[in-house]
Amino acid sequence: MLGTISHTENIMASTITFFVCFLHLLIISIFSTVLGEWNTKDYLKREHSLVKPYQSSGMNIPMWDIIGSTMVTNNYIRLTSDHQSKSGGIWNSQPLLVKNWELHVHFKVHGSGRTLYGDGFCIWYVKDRMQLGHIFGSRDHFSGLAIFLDTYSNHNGPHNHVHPYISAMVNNGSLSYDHDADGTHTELSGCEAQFRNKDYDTYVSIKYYENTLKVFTDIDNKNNWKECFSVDGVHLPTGYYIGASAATGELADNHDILGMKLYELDVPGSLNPDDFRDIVPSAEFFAEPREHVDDPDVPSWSVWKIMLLVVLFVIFFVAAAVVALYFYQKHQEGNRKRFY
Ligand SMILES: *[C@@H]1O[C@H](CO)[C@@H](O)[C@H](O)[C@H]1NC(C)=O
Ligand SMILES: [Ca+2]
Repeated sequence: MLGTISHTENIMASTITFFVCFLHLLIISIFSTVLGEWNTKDYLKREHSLVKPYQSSGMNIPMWDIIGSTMVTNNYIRLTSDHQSKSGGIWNSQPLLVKNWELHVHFKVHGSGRTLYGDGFCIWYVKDRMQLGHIFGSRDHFSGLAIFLDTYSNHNGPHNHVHPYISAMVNNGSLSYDHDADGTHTELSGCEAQFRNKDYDTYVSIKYYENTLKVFTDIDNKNNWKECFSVDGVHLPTGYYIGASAATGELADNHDILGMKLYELDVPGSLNPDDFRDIVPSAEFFAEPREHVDDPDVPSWSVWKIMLLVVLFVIFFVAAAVVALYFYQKHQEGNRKRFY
């Protein structure tokens, strides 16, 4: 009788242990997901960020190069001044070897023009850096991602939006940005944003996470991000360069960059950036239907987590069934013993 009790106790103990372990895993899993979101703020990549003081020693900005009309002061980097026919840029010299990232850009667009000003600036994640051109001060037929902050409406006819206007374009080198149409034929998405001539700080955030591109603005002095747009199915390789450029034509403005902060959103060590180097930039959501290309991505962390949970649940139910069956048989045996 004593033996039976201790045996039952053993089973109870292991069942409880199993429950505790299971709960433990469940809690760890939930917490790591939550903490994972939180920790992203810690993964600032200094080599891809532009923070004051810009010039540590001498005239150079470590990890960044300037081109064209760009002027560096203690408090801002002026891509163009409020004068006609200027174009300038600033480019990170290190290729970005991060698959999932978020870039916060602190900027200021301002000038004397009350109704006429332009043309705007662009934040780039592209293959070719340091090239002056006529697309907001950089080259056309670029390969990669462009976020245009277009202050001047070139379009003569009625627009379906007003300016300033923020829009995104993904290019594999084959497309041309059409200034006359303000890029409407090649844009993935966009939003109106009154970011010009503000006497408080203005920011834009570009988040590229698991092939979704999201752009947020913080331009209302409210100190929080407001979504501008979100597009899925955006494929970009690793190893391209971050930059910003601006241009003025007949119309002008000061286009200033005050800082850039790049955050890595990957779980450390979970992805090999080299696996994503050969992706050809593309976007699934354009006007014309496109052929579907298989996603070369490995399953994401969240998918793994869900799978792990499913497996744990199955194990748990099987174990529970085994334990229940064991006790049921014990009970039957006990009944039989009483009968005979
Ligand atoms: C580049 O983009 C164009 C237009 O979107 C497309 O027709 C072409 O197939 C793409 N090229 C590659 C190599 O993906
Ligand atoms: Ca324009």
